[in-house]
Amino acid sequence: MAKCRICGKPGFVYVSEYKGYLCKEHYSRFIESKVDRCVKRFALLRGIKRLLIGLSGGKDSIALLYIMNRLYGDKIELEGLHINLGIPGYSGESQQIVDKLSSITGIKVSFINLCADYGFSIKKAADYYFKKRINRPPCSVCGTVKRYLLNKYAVEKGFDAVATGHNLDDILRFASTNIVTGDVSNLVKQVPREESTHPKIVTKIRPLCYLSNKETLNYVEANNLPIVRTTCPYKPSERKLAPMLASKIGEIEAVIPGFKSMYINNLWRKIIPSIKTEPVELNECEICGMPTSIKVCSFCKIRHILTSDQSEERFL
Ligand code: Q46
Ligand code: ZN
Ligand code: ZN
Repeated sequence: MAKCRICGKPGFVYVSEYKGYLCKEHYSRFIESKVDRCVKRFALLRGIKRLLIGLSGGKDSIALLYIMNRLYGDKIELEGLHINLGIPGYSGESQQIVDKLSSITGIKVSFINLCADYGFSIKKAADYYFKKRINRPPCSVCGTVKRYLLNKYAVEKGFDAVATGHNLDDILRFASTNIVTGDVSNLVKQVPREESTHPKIVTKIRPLCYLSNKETLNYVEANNLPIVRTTCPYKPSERKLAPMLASKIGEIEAVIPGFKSMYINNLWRKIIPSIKTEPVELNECEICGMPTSIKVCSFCKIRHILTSDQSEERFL
């Protein structure tokens, strides 16, 4: 059996940087040091005393909270936020997993229930758009809802920043999709740290941005952490653009090791800094008062459509 290159205990996983196997303990330290280097390199925690961590219950957010607590739990105040999205067969398990992690780490986690607190669910949104034959994928509504609620909670509770578990593969997938579709305003957001641009928009950080899907999965297994095993029923099919691009990127990496690093480094050092974007003028949403470039923010539009009997023409 392969042995750990550092201590000689049973090897857990092959690590190319070590040209050999590492045990669970040394693999965990290796991953944590990768995150710590990333945090320092991009000054992710500059000016941050209170950090809110978005917790979906998936491997990345679970690894994120655990790693941030191990590395910085004694230096900054950490709190988790889970949003129960009302997705049958998925949301209940996700909430239980997050609750378990809170008990394991002792970190406080707050919960928002979309149905109870805002009167609609992602299932209701999916059913509505399907029935109306409107091409709005559930993930697009879900992304808007999660971004809005995480930011709103952080602003209201006085957090300095929100951290999310986006990893290297997620960022490359988003960036590649943005490039193909010409979505420049979202491409410039695919960075390790997105600064606040308004008193009601908190800074966003992505400390796992140098870890791959495989690395976060190995990390949660090495540390026996609970994660949601059920797949969301609305996960896009493998034949959609973003999953296809992600799979191609993986194929290229297998043939040309280091491809992903080259891509991400060029994206952050050369491509994104060379893009000039006009600052967007922000008003306060007529309904909720949060910043928006239009009259009523996307979250309030969705909520209105799904909770009101009145004509939705105004918002379509
Ligand atoms: S929960 Fe939401 Fe994911 Fe389900 S609807 Fe899509 S975005 S797939 S992480
Ligand atoms: Zn070891
Ligand atoms: Zn609003």
